Amino acid sequence: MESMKLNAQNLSKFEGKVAVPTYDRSLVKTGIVHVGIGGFHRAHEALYTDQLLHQKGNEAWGICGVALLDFDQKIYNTLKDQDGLYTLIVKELDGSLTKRIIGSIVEYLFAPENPAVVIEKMASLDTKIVTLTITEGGYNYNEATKQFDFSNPLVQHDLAYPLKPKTIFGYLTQALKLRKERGQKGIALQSCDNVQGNGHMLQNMLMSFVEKAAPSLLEWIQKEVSFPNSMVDRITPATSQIDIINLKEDSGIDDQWPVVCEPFKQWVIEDHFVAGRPAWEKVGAQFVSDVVPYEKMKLSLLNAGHSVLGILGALKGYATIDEVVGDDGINNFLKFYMDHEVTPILGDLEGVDLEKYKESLLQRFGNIYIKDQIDRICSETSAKLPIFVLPTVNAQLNENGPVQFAAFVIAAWAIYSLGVDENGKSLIIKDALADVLNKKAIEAKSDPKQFLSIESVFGDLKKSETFVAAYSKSYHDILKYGIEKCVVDLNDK
Ligand code: CS2
Repeated sequence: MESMKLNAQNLSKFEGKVAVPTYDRSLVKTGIVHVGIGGFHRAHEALYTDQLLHQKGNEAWGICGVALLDFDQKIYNTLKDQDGLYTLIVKELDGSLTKRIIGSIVEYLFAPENPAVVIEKMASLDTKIVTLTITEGGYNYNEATKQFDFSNPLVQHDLAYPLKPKTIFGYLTQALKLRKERGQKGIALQSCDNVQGNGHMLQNMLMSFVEKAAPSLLEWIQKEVSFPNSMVDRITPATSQIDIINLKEDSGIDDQWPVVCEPFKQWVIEDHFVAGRPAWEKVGAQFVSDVVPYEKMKLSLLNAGHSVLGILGALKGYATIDEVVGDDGINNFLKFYMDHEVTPILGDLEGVDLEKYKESLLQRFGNIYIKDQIDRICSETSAKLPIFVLPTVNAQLNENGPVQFAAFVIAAWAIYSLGVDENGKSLIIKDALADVLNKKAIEAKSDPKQFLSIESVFGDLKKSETFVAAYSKSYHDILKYGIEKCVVDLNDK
C-alpha cells in the first residue's frame, strides 16, 4: 500500500483506515506537563486523555510531553516531526490489531536543549498537573539509607546550577519557586511509575531535595502542592522495526515511532488534585481514596511476575515473556511464588478477586502476539527488585514465612549478572549498576553472599540467616543442576 507520513497536515487522509482524533487539536491547551514520553505514557495516560478530548468541554487538558534526558532526543525529534501524533497499536488476544492515532500530545519539549522553557511550562498558569513516568530508578531513592541519594552527580549538578537542572527534582523546584514568587496557586504532581506509594515517594524525595536547594519553599509546597498516588498498568513492549514496517504496509501510515501494547489497561488514582483534573473516570480510570493496596497487588504480582519470568527465562536462553510462560517448569514456579509467598502478605483486598487476578496475569503474560522482550523486563533490575520483590521477602521474614522462591530468583539474578546464559551465550546487562552487579557476581562465585552485600539494592537482607541459607542453596543448585531441574524440584516440594 502507498504510505504517507504521519503529521497534522496528512491526518484527515488516515480517517476511515484507523481511528483519528476528530477534535480540533488547535483548540486544545496544555493543562498537563508530562515528563517521560516513552512507550508506556503514550499507551496509557496519553490514550485516556485522547479519549477524553473526544468529548466536548475538555480542551483545557492537552499534554505537553517533556523529554528530560539526552537519551530521549530521538523520541522528541519524532514527535516534533509528526506534530505530536503517533499511532497506538493494540495487539488483541486473537492476534488482530486495533490502531488509533493519538492527538493528546499537543506540545513537546526537549529539556536538555532549553531547560528554562520547560521550567516556564511547568510554572505556567494553564498547567494544573505535572505527571511523571521517570522509571523506578528516577526517584533517586537509596534502599540502604532509605533516603534521597545526594551523592548522585546529577543531583550535585542541580544544586550547583539550579537554573540549568538535569533531574526532575531540579526542574520541579525551579517551577514551584516561580509559581510561589508569582503568587500563583499550587498544582498536583502525579507519579505514574511502578513504585509503591508513588505519590508519597515523589513527595518525600522532592522535599528532601528542596530542603537543601530552596528551604524557604518547603512550607509553600506543603500547603499548595498535592501528590496523588496512582496505580498504572498496561504491558507495553518496545516497538520493533517489524511493527513500523507492518503499519506502513498495512495501513499506509509512515510513523517513525508507533507504540504497541496489550489490550488490558488500568489506572487507579487518588482523587487529590489541588488545581483540578481531567474527568479521566469518563474514559475508564478509577478514582479511589486509597490506592496503596492496588499498587501493592500490582507491583508484587504483575511486576514481580515479570521479573521472575524474565530472569529465569533469560538464563535458559528465551527471548520473550510468552516463550517463558510456555515453559511449564518456570510457569509453575511463578504460580507457586504468587500463591505461597505473595498472596499471604496481601491480605484481603476489598472488591478484588485475587485468584482471578493471578489467572488473568498468566493469560496476559502468555499473549503470543505481544512478544514482550526479556531484555526490556531485565533492564534496570537493580531498581526494580527492591520495589517488586524485596517488600514481599521482608514481610515474609517478619512473620517467619517462606522465602524460598524469592531467594531462588535472587540467586538466579546473581548468576545472570555474570553476563552469560546457560547455553554460554552472552547476556547484555542494561542497568545503572551494571559494573557493580558484575563485580559482585564474580565475587559471588566463591562466596554467594557477596552479591547480597550491594546495600543500595538489598538493604540489610544479608543479615537474615533464613534468607541467606535459602539463597546460597539455590545459588549452588542452579550452577550445579541448571534452572530447568531446579524449578521442577522446588515445585515438587
Ligand atoms: C515491567 C513493566 O518494567 C517491567 O519490568 O514489569 O514495565 C510492566 O510491563 C508494566 O508495569 C505493566 O503495567
